[in-house]
Amino acid sequence: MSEAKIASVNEIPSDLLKQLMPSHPEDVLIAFDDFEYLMMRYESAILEVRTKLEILNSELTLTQDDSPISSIHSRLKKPASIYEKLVRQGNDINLRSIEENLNDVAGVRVICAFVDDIYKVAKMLVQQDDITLIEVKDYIKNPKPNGYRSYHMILEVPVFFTHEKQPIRVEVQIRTVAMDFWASLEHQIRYKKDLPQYKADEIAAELKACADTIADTDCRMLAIREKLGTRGDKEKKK
Ligand code: 0O2
Repeated sequence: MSEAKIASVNEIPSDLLKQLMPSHPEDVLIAFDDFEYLMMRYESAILEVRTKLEILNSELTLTQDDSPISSIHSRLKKPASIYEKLVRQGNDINLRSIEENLNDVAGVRVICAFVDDIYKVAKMLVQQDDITLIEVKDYIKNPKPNGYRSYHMILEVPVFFTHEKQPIRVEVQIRTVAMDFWASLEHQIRYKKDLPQYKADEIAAELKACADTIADTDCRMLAIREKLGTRGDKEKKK
């Protein structure tokens, strides 16, 4: 009996790939033909969204003396995290599955000074006629039980390559400086698995209290700015 030869990882059935559960899952994805090309497409979509945001901020700074965006960060999801999420969600392990099932391979995080800037930036971005809004999760109006606050959007942005135009999904998270500080700390603590349960509960309660204090502070800072009426001074003078 002749043995079937497998030429590349593309031909290995998804169930078998999951059973193998490699100790370096990223190697499985990297071995797929065109994985690098797929990542390049997501990277290009990040660039498109970043550019749009930077243009909006520059224009508002010039015309309204108003810079709603403090900073922009972006990241491409790591192959190991992509693999882990596909397995966790019960999806196939292949490139088509990544495109169909994962919305956050390309991620852009926008940090604003004030809460109302978050909604302003989100609105200006989705108003652009080449952007398709796929999903919104408003964790500011509806915070997570642990206190997490942020405004999430899944967008589809067209990217032009040599022979084609492709719509590519990008997750955009918009939050205040204070919300971002909280999320970064909470993210670090979440990965500390060696804490005894009582300590983990204590920290979770403390973090929730901090999140509420931060939300209150964000509200008060916005109220101060509104009292000062310092926004859009240039626009008013025109
Ligand atoms: P990373 O490293 O930032 O990519 P899921 O993506 O399946 O976990 P869902 O419903 O698809 O969940 O997306 P959701 O709830 O919009 O959240 C996705 C991302 O938001 C997370 O990505 C985090 O970046 C951030 N996030 C959501 N909840 C929390 C939270 O409680 N604390 C912190 N610090 N961040 C949060 P990843 O993939 O978990 O991580």
